Amino acid sequence: MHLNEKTITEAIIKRYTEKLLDSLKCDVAIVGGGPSGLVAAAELAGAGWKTCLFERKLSIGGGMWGGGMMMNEIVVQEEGKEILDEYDVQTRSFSKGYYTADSVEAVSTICSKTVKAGVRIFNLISVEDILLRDKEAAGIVINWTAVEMASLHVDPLTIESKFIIDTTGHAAEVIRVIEKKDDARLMTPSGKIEGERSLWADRAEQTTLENTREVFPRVYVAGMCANAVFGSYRMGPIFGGMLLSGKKVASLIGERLAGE
Ligand code: 48F
Repeated sequence: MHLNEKTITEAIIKRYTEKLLDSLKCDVAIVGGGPSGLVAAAELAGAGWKTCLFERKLSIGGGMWGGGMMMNEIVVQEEGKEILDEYDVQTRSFSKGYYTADSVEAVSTICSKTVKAGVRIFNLISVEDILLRDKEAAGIVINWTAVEMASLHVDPLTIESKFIIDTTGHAAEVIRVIEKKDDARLMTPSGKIEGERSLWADRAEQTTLENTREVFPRVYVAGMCANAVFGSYRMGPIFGGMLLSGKKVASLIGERLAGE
């Protein structure tokens, strides 16, 4: 068989376009493909909800690849280990209550499960805004990361979604846009982004879960973003809270979707 470049090109354009067209209206749009976003996506899609995930970078996995200071091992506590078990990521006991996992195995395995659960993952796309209907969010505004990087004057496209999850980590990018543009009172104590505090692993891991919730009508925060928005601590390279937060936000939104 002679390979034909036109067929190869056609195959890519058609298949990608099918995937994108099928995602123009979804139940949940997840912004950021770090550990919390991936778990949230896998759980929602696993429960049957149409879920799309948009990641700015070429690679999916956010801060998990790098372990701690580029040493590619992560640490999880007991509850985090249980989630890694569910996702078939091998863990090793380090000392009582502390487990390690190879970060490359963790990201690649969780990502594979996420795709196989039916999540449509779009990398190299940045979310730059939300769709606003009166006082609630109705979707996201996307553009190629390359456009953003080159500061080209190119208008974006849109994805309608019933719910949005901001899992953009420290930057809390979706919530920042809402705060800045929509003169919004967020569901935080001050009505604004409270801002992240310094590193305290124990407190941060607990509060990540408490702070995983709705912060603007139909927009939820999870992962490190939840602590940045609600004014809590960073946790460093312990990842149980990220995985648990992904599960929690999926269950909160799943309940809302089931009730609508
Ligand atoms: O930072 P990140 O891994 O988020 P996370 O799930 O996990 C945090 C940990 O990695 C670590 C930590 C705890 O152990 O503190 O930092 O909360 O992943 C966030 C992802 O969002 C992408 C970004 O490239 C990264 O992969 N992202 C950020 N802004 C946008 C975005 C945007 N506007 N559009 C699309 N993707």
